[in-house]
Amino acid sequence: MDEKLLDETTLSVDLATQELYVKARNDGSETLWDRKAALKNQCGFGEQGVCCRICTMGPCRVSPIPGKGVQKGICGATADVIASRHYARMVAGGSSAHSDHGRHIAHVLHMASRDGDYQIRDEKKLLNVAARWGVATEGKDIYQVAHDVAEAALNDFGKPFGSMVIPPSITKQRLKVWEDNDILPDAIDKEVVSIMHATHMGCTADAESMINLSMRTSLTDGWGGSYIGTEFSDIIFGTPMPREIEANMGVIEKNMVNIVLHGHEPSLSEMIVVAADDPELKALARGVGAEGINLVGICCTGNEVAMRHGIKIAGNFNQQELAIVTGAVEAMIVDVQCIFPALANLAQCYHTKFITTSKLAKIKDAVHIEFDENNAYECAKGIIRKAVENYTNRKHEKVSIPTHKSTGMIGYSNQAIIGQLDRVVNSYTHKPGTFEPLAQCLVSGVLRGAAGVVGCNNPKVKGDHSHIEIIKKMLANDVIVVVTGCAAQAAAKAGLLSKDAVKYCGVGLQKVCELADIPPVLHMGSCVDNSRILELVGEVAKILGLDMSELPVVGAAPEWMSEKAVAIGTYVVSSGIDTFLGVVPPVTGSPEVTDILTNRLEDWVGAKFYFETDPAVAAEKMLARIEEKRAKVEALNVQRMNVTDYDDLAPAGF
Ligand code: XCC
Ligand code: SF4
Repeated sequence: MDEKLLDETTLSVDLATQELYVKARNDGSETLWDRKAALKNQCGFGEQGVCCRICTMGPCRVSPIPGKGVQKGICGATADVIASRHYARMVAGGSSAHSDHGRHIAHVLHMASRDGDYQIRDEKKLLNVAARWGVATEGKDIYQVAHDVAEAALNDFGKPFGSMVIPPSITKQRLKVWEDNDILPDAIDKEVVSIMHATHMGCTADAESMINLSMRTSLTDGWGGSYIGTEFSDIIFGTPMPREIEANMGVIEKNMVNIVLHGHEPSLSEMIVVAADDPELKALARGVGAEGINLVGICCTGNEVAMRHGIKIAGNFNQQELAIVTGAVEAMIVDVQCIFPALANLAQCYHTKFITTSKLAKIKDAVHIEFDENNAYECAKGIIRKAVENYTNRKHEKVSIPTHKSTGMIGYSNQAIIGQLDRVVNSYTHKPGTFEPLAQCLVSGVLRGAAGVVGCNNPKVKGDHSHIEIIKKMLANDVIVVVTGCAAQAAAKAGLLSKDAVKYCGVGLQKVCELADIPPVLHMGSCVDNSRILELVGEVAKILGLDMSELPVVGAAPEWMSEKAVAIGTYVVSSGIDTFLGVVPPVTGSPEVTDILTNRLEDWVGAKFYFETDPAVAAEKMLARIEEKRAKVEALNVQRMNVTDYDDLAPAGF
């Protein structure tokens, strides 16, 4: 480990994180911050996206500074070509992760049965989704419908002709923008494969074309794979509804068997939640001297089970190691994505069993128990049994659990949001069951706009700081906030998901929260659930007869780190929503790619990226952009007074 001590208060604003970082140091355990410090200077060429190793004539690193050093790779690729190809491959990596997750959930839907481990929990949603996929439902058993829908979706991943099935929440103006820009995607898998082809040595060597292909691919994620992931999960596991949760390390219990669920896909964690209630396992826990079994979540698997079952959130990305450092975790069970390989060795310093479960995410030195959906419940029980039996190995002298935890509300699916909005429907002019009240608040200016704050932690940024700064600034300016992923968990820990957070709000937002009985920051789920945000923005735009790019709506990923975030940012911008990145993507070595992303995209799709590492400045710019975009909705202010055609307001697919 590095000799120089890091000041824990600079690593994260989260007090539990600071406390456990110090414990890790005292225990002689290494964390992400220690490894970052040990790296010293990170590679400047990589940072700016100008190192190419796509073929073995290279690696070729070209100078980002015009007139200085080597300007071209051996094949002649310029910084613009190299950076744009790298960007495209990040989009492909991110899209493939989300879409493969969606495909997996579709397979689970395909195996659902009335007396099996996986059942249908939201029939209404299934029937709505069936209509979109052109699946006949009349006179059919609901499980037959489920299997047909799953098959239709699975076929969409690789269908040979035509474009992928686009959800009905998209505006027709947006579809036209996609057609005009030639970014309406073909099949989901095909686009990822095509972009890998286009970035191969000797193919696309034009930044504009490369970013265009990236947008096309990213749309297969947001409106395709992720959308399927969310909707099918809701069908199988239930559509989330508002409930209270607790968040931060204080949710780990001293006298219980603690099991941390980490990763992304809900198919295993859902079974773990059910199995943890099994009388046999509860008795086993008492038998080893524990008071019971305590499930807690990290990252997006944590979000999935929190949204649907109120499972407590132990923390976000930065805290995955720290959960183990408490010394009180019997097992950390992981599926896919965002899992540090470092956890395997760290777990060995404590008594924790680090259990990998996916063929796609085996980690050396972990205990691998492959999850078998065909035998899901028994498999989940077996994994929990391992955790319970491990309780007696706990080294009590190594246990120290921070007391920090906050409470908040979670579970805001679009159905849940409509449920809350129904409380404020003006029965003279609207019918219930629509987003109309929200649209009206935006038009009147009671809400100035909406911001989606999403994404990861990244040790380049003080943990959670940017998320919280930006969210608070939005609230103070009457901008309602929706959150997903690790940003949502940062908000939960900071108490921003609590209804008490109205104290941070301007009067307009305060009033809306009181009337609709919501917190000002709505937790909409995991990273694939950014599809819920697309759906929401699309539906509100449709009510107002505007395109999504004409709404006073912005997105931000203040602390992002993963390829998935690049895919998300790209599909959000392609969907017409400006996106503020708090970590600069590795493209700045290319003047052209930087110009396309932060400038020219606006001409193509009506939205663009902003790179801004200072959260205070980012928040100012977000607010300015919202005010700028208010022009269109304000022009509607008068027209909207006489709404009579209710049917036009009904959202699609609800
Ligand atoms: Fe968190 Fe989704 Fe980012 Fe991973 S990627 S760090 S938000 S867990 Ni989605
Ligand atoms: Fe170098 Fe071109 Fe090969 Fe990239 S593709 S490594 S720039 S020769």
